[in-house]
Amino acid sequence: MSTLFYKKPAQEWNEALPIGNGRLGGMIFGGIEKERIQLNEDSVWYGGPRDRNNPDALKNLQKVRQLLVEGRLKEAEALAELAFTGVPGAQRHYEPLGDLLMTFANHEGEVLNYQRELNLDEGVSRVFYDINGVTYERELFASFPNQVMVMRLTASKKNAISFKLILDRTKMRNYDDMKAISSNQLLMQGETGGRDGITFCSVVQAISENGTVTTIGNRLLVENADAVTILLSASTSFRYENPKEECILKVEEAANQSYNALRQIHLDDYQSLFNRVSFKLSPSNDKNALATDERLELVKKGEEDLDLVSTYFQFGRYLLISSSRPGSLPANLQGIWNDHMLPPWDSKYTININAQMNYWPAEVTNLSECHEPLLEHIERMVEPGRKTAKEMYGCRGFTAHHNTDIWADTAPQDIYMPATIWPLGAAWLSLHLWEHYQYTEDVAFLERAYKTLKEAALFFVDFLIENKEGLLVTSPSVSPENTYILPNGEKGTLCEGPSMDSQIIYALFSSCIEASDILQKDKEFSQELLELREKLPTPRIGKHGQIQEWWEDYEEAEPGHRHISQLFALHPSNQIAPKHTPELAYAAKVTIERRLKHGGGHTGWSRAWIINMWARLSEGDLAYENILGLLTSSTLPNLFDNHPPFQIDGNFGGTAGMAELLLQSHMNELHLLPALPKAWSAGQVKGLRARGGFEVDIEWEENTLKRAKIISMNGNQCTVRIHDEISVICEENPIHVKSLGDSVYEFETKKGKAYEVIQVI
Ligand code: FUC
Repeated sequence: MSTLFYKKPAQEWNEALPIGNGRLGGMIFGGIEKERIQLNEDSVWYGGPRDRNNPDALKNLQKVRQLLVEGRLKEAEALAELAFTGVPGAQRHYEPLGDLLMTFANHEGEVLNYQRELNLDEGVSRVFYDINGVTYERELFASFPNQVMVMRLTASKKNAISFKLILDRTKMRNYDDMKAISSNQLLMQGETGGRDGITFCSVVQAISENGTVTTIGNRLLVENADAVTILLSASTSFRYENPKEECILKVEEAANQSYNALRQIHLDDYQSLFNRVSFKLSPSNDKNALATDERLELVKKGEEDLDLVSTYFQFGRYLLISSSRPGSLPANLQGIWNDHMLPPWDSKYTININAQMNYWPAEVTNLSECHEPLLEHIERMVEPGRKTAKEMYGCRGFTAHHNTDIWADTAPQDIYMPATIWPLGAAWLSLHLWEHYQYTEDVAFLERAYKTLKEAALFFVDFLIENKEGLLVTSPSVSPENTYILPNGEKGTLCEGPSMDSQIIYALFSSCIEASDILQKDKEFSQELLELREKLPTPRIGKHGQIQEWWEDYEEAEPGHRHISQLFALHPSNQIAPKHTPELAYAAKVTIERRLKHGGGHTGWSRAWIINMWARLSEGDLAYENILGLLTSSTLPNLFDNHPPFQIDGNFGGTAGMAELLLQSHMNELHLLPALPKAWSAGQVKGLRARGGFEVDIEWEENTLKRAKIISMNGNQCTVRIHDEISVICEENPIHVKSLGDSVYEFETKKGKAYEVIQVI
């Protein structure tokens, strides 16, 4: 099943179907007489850039640290709340662009054979139905090469298509112009508001085959057409000095091409990414006649639907291709799809888990280019982050807190003590630069990225302080976003050295050290990091047998908290791994069980993180239980993740988690089928990527590997972990395989060659 389909128009936004080209997004309702496409453009944000660094932070830093040392928690938090929150407290927020509304004529009569769908193989959505013997069809896609949204209307009878169309932002009242600018074009433009606010523009043009296109007032009228192509562009002052000019240019460029040409250009582009990976679980079922929402309901009732599971995986890839393309902003909390003027959590970038999770599937599911917007955004954060580091903490390097926005703002967000004062946001994000390098081994990229990695690390060279045991810790900070309870019953969030901080810094220093080695530069700095790394606290096991969340073995106020920050070391990092640190791996298992026992995993993204963690612990069945949990408790009818409300991280985390069950490469080896759930007894996946420059296809039956194909992108030695003994063939010749014991095998590879890995029975 590679098409999501529905038998009724969407009644509400969470039923509508998303299309996007990274920048321009549409939610298609598929109405019959009235169609609504809710529109987004990724840079329509309220307000301009600001300096929100708290001018009183630095002069109170010592005092807050000292209060924490003395255990005067309430005083420390009260002062920090004044001196370490942003001024003002909130960053900028994302806004919708508007709506494209259509009302069709001659639509009285019974509607038969209605269907709306989203074809993931093509990145094309369709709506079709019959009225009075005429079949009407709309086909829509958002083209990345042409930077326009395209809709094609056809009918089975000549001259059957008549409608009026308007661009709208009326509900929000926030626009200046909505008018016709030629006989077949409408324009809407306005300002988002706020100082130095962004100005936006959208232009729509209709081209008909036969019939007429005119405008009256600010409506576009199409009458008696055989077929119509509608082109929509949008842009803002974030990227263009003259958004209107740009919008007109884009629709006119597209208008010079036939619909079929536009469609083919879109297909070639979209499929060049999407088709890199296929995923099939067997046996497939007989549910193909059921609509996607009906199938989801059956899964909720306990029915197995492996096709829906593999569709969910591919839908995650579809969403990433549609919301994050070179030149776009990174996928925000809602990707690009949001219809609120003040969206949940501003529809921005929460960087204490959510934005990172959005990009977990990028490399492994072979969409490396889609990672770029995030990587560029991190680099944009360096400049503001330097200022934050210097002004708030008196440190070199750059830092960010638990959010960032379109302007790469790095000052603290909210006045919310469990989250706000956490200067680790840039450090965690910077690890994505390293991740991109590990998959691609692109040295030129690393050369560029190293500067950012280094500055992220440099901040901690200055920021870390010695705790009473002589270890280097962060202060003040929090363990996102949990609260601890002191033995006297007092509750707190602010602390010295929460476990996650040390783990992130360990990973950051390690990647810097390795990068400096690869690039053969900065030996002295690398040596300094090595020495500091020795003095970082390592994960500790607490009284419940769990990985401690804080340096002290405090009780958690919410043992079932959605954040599982103390397991950063297990996933996405590799500091805890069953083969290397079995005791810590066991404690990690206890930690997840404890979270789940107390109601954890209740948000989509939290459930998705748990899937990834179980995968790392080779607990395929437990991971699958949580995949089902994600589908049954946290998935909306259109397969969007439901935090609630809709938040896209669960989709991306879910896709990444499924990949993690099939292939892992975080321990310098390709682990094939590391955590295959029993329920996934047979299947095949093609085109996954592994660190070290490999592309991997895996086929399995009866829960065991049948064959794998490994393409060596860079000619590196290949180390494979697989339970059974293997033989390897390249171009029909057997390859010498060295067994290293403990199910690990090694063989040499040549760049560009494919290696068949077969299990020896
Ligand atoms: C963090 C999470 C919330 C939500 C928000 C966007 O604050 O704790 O669950 O995902 O980000």
